Amino acid sequence: MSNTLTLNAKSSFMLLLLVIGVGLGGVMPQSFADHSEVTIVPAQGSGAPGCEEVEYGCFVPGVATVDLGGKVIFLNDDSAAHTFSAGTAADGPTGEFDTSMVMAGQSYEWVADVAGEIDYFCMVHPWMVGVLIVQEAGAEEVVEEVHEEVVEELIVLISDSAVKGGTQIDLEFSELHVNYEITATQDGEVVLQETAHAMESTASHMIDAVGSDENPIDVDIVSLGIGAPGAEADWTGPTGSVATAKVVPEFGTIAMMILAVAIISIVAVTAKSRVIPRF
Ligand SMILES: [Cu+2]
Repeated sequence: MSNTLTLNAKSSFMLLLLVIGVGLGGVMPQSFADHSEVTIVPAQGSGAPGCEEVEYGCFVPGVATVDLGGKVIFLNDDSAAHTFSAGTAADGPTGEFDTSMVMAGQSYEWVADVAGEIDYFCMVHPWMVGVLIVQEAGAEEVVEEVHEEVVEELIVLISDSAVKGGTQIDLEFSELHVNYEITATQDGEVVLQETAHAMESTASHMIDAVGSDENPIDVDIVSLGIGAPGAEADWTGPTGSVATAKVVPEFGTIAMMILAVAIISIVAVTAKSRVIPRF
């Protein structure tokens, strides 16, 4: 009986890490942002109608946020003269702030001394409207978390061969550096339990038992993560899932028998945050 049976089938194994899909989710946690100062400019060319076809498109940002007590800089970097006047063209100025005419290249500063959502407009070009939100310093604002889901797969192939007085379990992983736990039981008794690291894509384990139809050996492989041994914090990849096989070696088998191909997959979720303007 030989135990050097493993190489012929190896080249046909599929070695894959599949990145299958990207999905989007969203949750709405709270966070804090610095709004101690904001600069508002007219949209370029807003002296001619057109910018109003986009909501709040005539000022940039169209909806601005500043902390109560913070500084608002109205900077006219457009070629036409504009005003930034609290209120609306329909109802007139409300008085929170009014820059009067700000010539091209000039600016006007206002310390936000009143909280609220303040509409403002340009008296020269009444289609120009914007909103300034004056909020308590450190006020909560809505942050959207963008979730990206990546499905990672680890393929584990379990094969066995009968060797003299025992069984050799051969594993083939689709990744290098898989840390795993192998447990073999026979008739309710643990006949092999090891935590191991597969430096290469293959690994072998010897079991001092031979399975039979009446007493098969059950082999479980649990992926603990992919990465250097000992550096568990940096391990990646699917973990915790189980690949199983029933080992019933036929005595005298020459070719390695492939018992199980398990695809262990996880959905890895990474999160990025982006701030949503408050309307
Ligand atoms: Cu204007």
